[in-house]
Amino acid sequence: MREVRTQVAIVGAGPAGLLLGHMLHLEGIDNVVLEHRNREYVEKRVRAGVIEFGIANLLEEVGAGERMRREGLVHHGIELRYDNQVHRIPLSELADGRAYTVYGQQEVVKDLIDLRLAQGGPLYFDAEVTSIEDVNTKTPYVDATNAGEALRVRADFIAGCDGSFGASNRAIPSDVLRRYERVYPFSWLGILAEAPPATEELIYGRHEEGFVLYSMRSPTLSRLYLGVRPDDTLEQWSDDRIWSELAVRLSTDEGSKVNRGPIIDRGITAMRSIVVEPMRYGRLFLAGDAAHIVPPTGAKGMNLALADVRVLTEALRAFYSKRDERLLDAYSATCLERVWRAEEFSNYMTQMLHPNYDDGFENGVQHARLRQATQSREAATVLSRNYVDLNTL
Ligand code: RFL
Ligand code: PHB
Repeated sequence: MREVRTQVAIVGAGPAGLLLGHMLHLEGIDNVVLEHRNREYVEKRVRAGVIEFGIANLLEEVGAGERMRREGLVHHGIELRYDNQVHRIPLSELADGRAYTVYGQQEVVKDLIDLRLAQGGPLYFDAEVTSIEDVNTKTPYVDATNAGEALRVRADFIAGCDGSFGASNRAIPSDVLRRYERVYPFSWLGILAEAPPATEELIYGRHEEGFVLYSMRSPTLSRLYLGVRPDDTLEQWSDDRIWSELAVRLSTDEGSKVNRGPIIDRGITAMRSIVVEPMRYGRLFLAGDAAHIVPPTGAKGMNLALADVRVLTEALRAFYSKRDERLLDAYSATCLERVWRAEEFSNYMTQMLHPNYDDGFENGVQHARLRQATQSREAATVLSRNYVDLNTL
């Protein structure tokens, strides 16, 4: 078995693991990143698209935001559509001028991988971590299978950035770990299409047929989502059915405008909320989806993951520069306060925008919420602050 020694072993090369590796490198803290999949796979995985104001600043401050600033689309509002009416929420106006950036998660991942490799930082692809051991000692380690060979990485700390199905949250004993979960009775069918978006800003719509979201990646690439039944499969959704359903759900009294084009990626995602507590066990620290999942309606998942990394980097810096463990001890509580705020907001957006096919009471409440969000400046202000900058508020 090959053995490697480092200061921090990072499990997972999603946005959380990659940013952590980079930020620790800037602090002079040695680290190794282990990723189960290959490079092409992680760079092609289409997911989030919305970067909060403070998180975009963070990426820029650490030297990972150059292409995002050049190619990302800066947006100042969103549209809420219901009952065939258009309502714009002027986010920037209501949130002290702050805006959000539309820039694909896989672009963030590509930028961070490029940085890592340019700096010569150890990043193992095809390295599945199979166990995390001795986290209650000062010399924890992870075992991985790297391209068929056994690899052991010994470290001072382990960062579990391996998503909700990874190995790290399973390494916390069941009598310590608490897991809170909500499963929603719908999923999202998402497509990426080679078509210029027919909208300047993101549109979130509640239609009697279901949820709809019109987003984008660039002036020539559209990203759209439909709320579907949880047992729906891609086979049931032909291109024609997808486009006509999008047109129906996006229609307003003035008509409907959706630009069609070849669909180059598609997928169905279940909608869940999960929080795992605590986010630290001994010398194992969880960050990102490994500790929490939000339904994508609030566009918070990647932002939360990157904000955890900011907190963890600061805590590890205090440890290595001053042997001060207070921030490490506070890590879980510090993060969870913000995580629950994001859970609340994502749950609010989800519950407001997904019609419930057979619950008239719920539908009445949803309409009341939508009217409040679009007619009350106070309610719109809360929504705006949460949407553009929840993780830095
Ligand atoms: P990731 O990105 O899942 O990365 C985890 C990495 O760990 C690897 N891994 C392992 N590696 C080694 N050993 C093991 N045993 C391993 N097990 C797993 C995996 O291969 C992977 O590379 O987690 P991370 O870094 O915490 O990042 C979280 C985000 O990916 C996620 O929260 C967002 O994508 C959520 N999300 C959105 N977030 C936003 O902030 N804004 C959005 O607009 C937004 N839209 C979305 C979304 C997620 C979506 N889906 C598909 C779930 C839209 C959708 C449709
Ligand atoms: C996206 O562009 O993929 C996107 C935008 C907003 C969301 C979720 C996903 O709430």
